[in-house]
Amino acid sequence: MALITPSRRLRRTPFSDGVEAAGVTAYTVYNRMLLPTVFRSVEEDYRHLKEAVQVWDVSCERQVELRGPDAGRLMQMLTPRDLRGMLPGQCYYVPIVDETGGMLNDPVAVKLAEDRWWVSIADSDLLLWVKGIAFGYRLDVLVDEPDVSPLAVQGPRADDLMAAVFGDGVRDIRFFRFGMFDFMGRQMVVARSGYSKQGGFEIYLEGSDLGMPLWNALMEAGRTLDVRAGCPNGIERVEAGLLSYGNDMTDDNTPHECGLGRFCNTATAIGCVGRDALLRVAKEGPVQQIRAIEIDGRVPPCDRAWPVMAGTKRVGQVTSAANSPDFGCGVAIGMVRMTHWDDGTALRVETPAGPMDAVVREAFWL
Ligand code: THG
Repeated sequence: MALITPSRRLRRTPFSDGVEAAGVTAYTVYNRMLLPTVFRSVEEDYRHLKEAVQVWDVSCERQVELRGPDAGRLMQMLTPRDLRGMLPGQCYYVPIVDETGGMLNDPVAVKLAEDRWWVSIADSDLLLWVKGIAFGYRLDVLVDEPDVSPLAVQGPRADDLMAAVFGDGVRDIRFFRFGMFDFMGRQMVVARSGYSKQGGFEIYLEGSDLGMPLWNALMEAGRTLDVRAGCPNGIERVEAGLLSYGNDMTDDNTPHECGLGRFCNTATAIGCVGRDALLRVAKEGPVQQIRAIEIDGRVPPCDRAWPVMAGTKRVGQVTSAANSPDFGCGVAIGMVRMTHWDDGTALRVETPAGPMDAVVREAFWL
């Protein structure tokens, strides 16, 4: 593929200078911002992520901030996950749905205080939807995109690296919880979360000015840990079953089709704008659902949906695929019809490189 032309529309991040100095070789665009996708090679980056520790510029996971007396009410309008038991200091993975129950985004919600939330968004213009609801319902809440940029530290040595920069207190942060930690006199949200299954943290940098100082401090402190610049890895995240909004799901899909039913409590999520629609479809149950799919052979890059066939009948589509060194096969995420979604079902995937044998897997990650 050709290069991407830089411009003001395609936003740089507070860490872009560090990413470039570290030798980034490919980017994608996410929320109109640069997101690195490759440093050395996807395979080398994958191996290193699983064995050491990486610092990821995931600034493109922009925050939609809700601030004011109606912030909690607005947050519950956005999601079918029941937020009543959620406390400040917690993060929740939350499906966001429209009035038809269609997925608009799958962010991480960060509850800073009863009246202040960050919605750490996937790649869709959620800010516009949230502002529209706040205005339409005359809610007493401010909605905007603050200057907050997440930096992820991922990999088995993430605890040691983070402790070197923020102190041993970070070791006590539980999964999907956060604490406030000092860096150069500034308090920062540090959560145990991130878009990999290798373990790690996300630092929510508030204020771009400390971007490079934070990046450099992590790189310095991590010398003996073999720290490297990294990024969400296209192989590891498919192995882990981490979904990608816009790839694996769109507003045509319900959370249940996406396998996100475990993050929905539609009956008790009073106020969710998609509640009635979801209650209707939940009664029947989904007729297609996201599945892990094992592919026999080397898969090409997946830049469009690949038809999944049972004989001559189309029964689904593959939406993400990669070649897994550890599993020794192609790994994929796809949407498969109910009649063919059982573990072990043999199918064929029509890739641009020709048809390939495939098997439905309950999950790679179980
Ligand atoms: N971190 C933050 N913001 C984000 C992402 C992130 N915004 C964009 C994108 N990633 C949102 N999508 C996801 C998808 C999966 C997870 C987080 C965000 C995730 N899922 C775990 C799982 O499915 O196993 C855990 C979910 C849970 O148990 O609550 O972590 O990565 N800040």
